[in-house]
Amino acid sequence: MVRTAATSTRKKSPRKERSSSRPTRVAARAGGKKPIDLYYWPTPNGWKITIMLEECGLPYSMIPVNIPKGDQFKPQFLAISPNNRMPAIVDHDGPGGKRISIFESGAILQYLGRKTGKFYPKDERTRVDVEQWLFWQMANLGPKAGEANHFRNYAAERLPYAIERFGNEMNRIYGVMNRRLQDREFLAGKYSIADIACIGWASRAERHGHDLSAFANVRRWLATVLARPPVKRGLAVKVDAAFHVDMKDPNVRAVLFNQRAR
Ligand SMILES: N[C@@H](CCC(=O)N[C@@H](CS)C(=O)NCC(=O)O)C(=O)O
Repeated sequence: MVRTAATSTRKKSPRKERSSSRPTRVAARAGGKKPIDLYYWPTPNGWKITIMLEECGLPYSMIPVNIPKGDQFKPQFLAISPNNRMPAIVDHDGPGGKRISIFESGAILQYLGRKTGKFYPKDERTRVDVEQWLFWQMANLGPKAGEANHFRNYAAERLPYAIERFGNEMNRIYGVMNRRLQDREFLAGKYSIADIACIGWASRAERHGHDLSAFANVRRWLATVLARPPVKRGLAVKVDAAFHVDMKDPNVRAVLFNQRAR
């Protein structure tokens, strides 16, 4: 069994949030190699990578990036993730046996797929299919769901135009996904990194106020992927037993919203 920081910290008693600069626990070493460092916070983008690491059985060490507190702006994190966003990884056993750091969840999924040969087929036609749907997630489902959630749940002002615009977009996007899943079990035929990229946001759809009742194929796909044990483990990776973020807290809002160039 793959040991992760998450599984190994679960038995510990709750305590105050720790600094994000150190791994919570170094996971079991695989063949004398250091585990992959995963810079993580439990959100749909973070889950893409915990799910992939769990699916591939890769040992990893989870390093929380406490985004409500501003860890994403620390110089040591910006050195590996210049867009001040998690997730990011450091693979100490990268190409040529040397360290490599990667940011952007889609690029990380592709890298881990190439590294392990899993969930990212080599055959050009099927690879293109996977990539189309992976990039579709990165450019559509992810960002639009993020904005829809923001205007619906976090905006200081209620802006009906923005709520409607992104609500409509989410409806359109789930419609596209539903049609794609009409005659196939997964987005690119077989289960792949394209599906893995979509799980986090889709699993939150109803909670975020998007009605999936008209999208039977999406619901069937979601039930199938959520039943996979590595998906369950990936979605369960916690940063701290006492984790709670109050999005109404002015300090949290000052960190996360209205960011401008530094
Ligand atoms: N396109 C990026 C998006 C990552 C992203 O938006 N991460 C959010 C959490 S879901 C984040 O780190 N936010 C920090 C901030 O807003 O400062 C990816 O897919 O990796």
